[in-house]
Amino acid sequence: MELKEFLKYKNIVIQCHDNPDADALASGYALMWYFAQNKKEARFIYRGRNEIQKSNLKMMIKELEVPVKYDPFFTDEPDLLITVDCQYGQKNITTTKAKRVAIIDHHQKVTTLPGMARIRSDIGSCSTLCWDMIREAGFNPNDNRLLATALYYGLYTDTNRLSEVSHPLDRDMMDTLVINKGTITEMVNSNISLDELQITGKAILNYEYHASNKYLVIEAEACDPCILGVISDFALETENVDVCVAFYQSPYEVKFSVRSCSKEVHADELAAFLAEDLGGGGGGHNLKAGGSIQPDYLKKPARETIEERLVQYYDRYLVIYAKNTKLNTSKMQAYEKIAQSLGCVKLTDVFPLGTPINIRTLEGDVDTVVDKEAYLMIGVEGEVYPIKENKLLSSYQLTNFVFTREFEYEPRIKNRVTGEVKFVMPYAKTVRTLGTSIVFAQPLKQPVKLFTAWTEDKYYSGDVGDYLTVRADDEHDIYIVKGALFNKFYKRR
Ligand SMILES: [Mn+2]
Repeated sequence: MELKEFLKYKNIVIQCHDNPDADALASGYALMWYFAQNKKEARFIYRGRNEIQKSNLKMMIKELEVPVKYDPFFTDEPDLLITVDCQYGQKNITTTKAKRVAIIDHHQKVTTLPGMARIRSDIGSCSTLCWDMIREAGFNPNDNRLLATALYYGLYTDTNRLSEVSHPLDRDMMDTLVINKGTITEMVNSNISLDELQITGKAILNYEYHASNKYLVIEAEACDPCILGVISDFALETENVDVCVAFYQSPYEVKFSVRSCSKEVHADELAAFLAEDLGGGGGGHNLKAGGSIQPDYLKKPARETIEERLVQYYDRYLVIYAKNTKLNTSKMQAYEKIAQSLGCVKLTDVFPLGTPINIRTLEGDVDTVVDKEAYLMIGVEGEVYPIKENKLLSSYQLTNFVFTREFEYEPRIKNRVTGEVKFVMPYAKTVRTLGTSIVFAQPLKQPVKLFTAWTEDKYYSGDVGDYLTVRADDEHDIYIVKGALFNKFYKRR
């Protein structure tokens, strides 16, 4: 679904969820601006029992000129109703009758959707999604600085002051928007009401500490989700606390924030585990993450579910440090690697020697400097990672054939001096695996966290059915191959 499909409708209403937050307001604002650029009239409303009270949101509406109207008794039946930052028919948005419905959202898809929809639940804010759709339609949100500032603030508040951002599209928007910094600072500094300050204090008094695995669970009253970030950031500074989960339960959702300073616990992985099969989701990175759960999916209070899942989480993994582990290969099956074609990019083909660059992929950002030996590999799964020439030539043969592949987010490189961005794929050539290497492997019977010999502060997770694999010629070169891919890469000897 694209924005231009909306232009054929006459009477258009945009509605965000009841009790709007900054992301909902910015998203509706973005669509209003898009329609104005196309000389179309539209209305932007929110409904529900409460008119906006929070001072940062009032400030946002006034200073950034958000054209939103509180319209609790709306009775018109528009030709097109677009719901933003929520899904039509859900509990958190008062139902408005309409001839046609469209949904733009970044939450987990909860129902069979009525009509058109664009839902990207991997993205940090609905503002990012609207920003992307507007650019796709050929407009530049930076043409309106107030809108750009609103979009930035939408992402900022939905990702706990940007700390839980993980998707490259969110980063692209952060880097690109030209904003009024002063307005952001003002809004950030009137974010919490005195009542919420009290909620923060009360929540911290009621912590639950688990000494065996050094984690804290803190329940707060329903509040602005940013409070959860404040609580968990603060609580993690406590000695002997390695992981903290702060949450609240409201009738509409359970929200939680996860913080970890333990290298054995990636916050985003734990967040995803807490929300698994509970109608929500999690996002973030190793140190900070957040997520939500749909209360309808819970069979008991959120507190019990979260406590139980934490126990399960700590019980489920076997941790392997490849550097000082020798696997018993006599019990493992020997396999031979099947020849593969992969992609590679010589960085000096993209930017001149010595250029400081930022490489952005779905897996994250890497900052480096272009040197003579630097290449990028593009793996079978589309994963992109830097590799040095000698390592590349020891396992692969270079060819002059172009390499093509489709990506959810196409990897790109930014020149950190000039800001120029280039896509990687036009420079990609095919490489082929050289010779055969022998490995030993066995399917995992228990989930594993593996610290490879090269990654000491980051682990790879393997699930039941994935293969624990070790090279025959290097007993510490242990890695995990996804179960579904193993037979593509290896054959029995
Ligand atoms: Mn949102």
